[in-house]
Amino acid sequence: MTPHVHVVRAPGRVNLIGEHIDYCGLSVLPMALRRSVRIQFHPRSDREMRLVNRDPRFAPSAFAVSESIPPAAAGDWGNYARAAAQALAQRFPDLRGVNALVESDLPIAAGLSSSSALLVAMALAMLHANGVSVASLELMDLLGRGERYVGTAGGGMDQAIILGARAGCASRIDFHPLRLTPTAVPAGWQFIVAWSLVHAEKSGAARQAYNERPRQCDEARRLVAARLGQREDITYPGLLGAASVEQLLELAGATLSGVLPRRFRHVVTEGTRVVQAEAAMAAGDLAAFARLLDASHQSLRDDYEVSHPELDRLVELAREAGAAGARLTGAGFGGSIVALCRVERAPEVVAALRERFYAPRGAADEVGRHVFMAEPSAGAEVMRT
Ligand code: NG1
Repeated sequence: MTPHVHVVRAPGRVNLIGEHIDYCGLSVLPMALRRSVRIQFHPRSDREMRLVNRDPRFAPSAFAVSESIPPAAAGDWGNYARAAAQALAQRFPDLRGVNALVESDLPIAAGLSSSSALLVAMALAMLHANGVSVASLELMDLLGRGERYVGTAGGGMDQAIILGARAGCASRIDFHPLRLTPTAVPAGWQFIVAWSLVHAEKSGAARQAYNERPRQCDEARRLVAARLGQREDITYPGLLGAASVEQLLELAGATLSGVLPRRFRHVVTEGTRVVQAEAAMAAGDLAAFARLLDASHQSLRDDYEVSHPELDRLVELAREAGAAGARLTGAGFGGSIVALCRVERAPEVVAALRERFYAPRGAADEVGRHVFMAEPSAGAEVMRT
């Protein structure tokens, strides 16, 4: 008898708003994409993991499942599988390995979470192959922490939305405790994702720049908390509950120095933009949502300094082409933008980006790969074929 082949699908995500604040414990508003990582897998009777990638850029990878798995070289794709396997092995001893064939139509290092999608897909394959089930929120949390194996100090947004997304919706993700609250994306709204042609390798060059941000936010938080007479371990949501944004910004201005006042301003203003954006989406107020996207981009560019000239140019061109609002999405330093317009406007926006951004950069013929319509999709699932 031929054994059933199982396939797991884990989508990428586009974060609509709430950038670089998940690791501050503040809510974010992403949605899952239709593009995904898919893994065909077979259980093994030993602890070996044998991974093959259909993309020839990624060499086969093999390792044994254990509670402490030595990493491959920095940047090696197999480290995301190691991260998943180690996180699961620490929670469930005696897990057996899988043979896995990986494929993906998600662009890599584009700010769309291809890495977390791979990690989540691998974890679901292993759990399924071992007949182990874990509550969804627990798994989100376990894998959110597990991805730090690769050396990035990320928050838990990506693993949560990849596992918990609902089709047709964006989800507000709250942390501590983790919770997802879906809001339907209004009919007639079109989110467009466009890649800047600049790779943002968070496992490579962008890692240090990324990891510096959570450290700066933490230092700013502690100094403002002390000035406010609050406990040193108060969280950002705690600070926002204890004082108004205006008061916090005034205190920060009087207390912090160097880049910290700007980092702090991004975090607290972005936190409030998420709340307003969720309300605008629920009310179908596209203009209000779009203004928040623009404000988020400015804040990420000027205060948080995670943009890139090519991202700024794409945002500018998308706005000139008729998008109501646009901003960089994901960690930045390259990667993609997300733009919002009415559905009927989308072809004009894409045509203008082709002519004014991609053609001058010799990439007009690949616009179909670099620009796509983001359709709010369901979270990861295991299917039997
Ligand atoms: P991407 O865009 O996948 O590099 C990273 C973090 C998120 C979040 C965003 C910025 C990981 C796995 N992901 O996402 O948690 O902090 O940056 O909002 O570290």
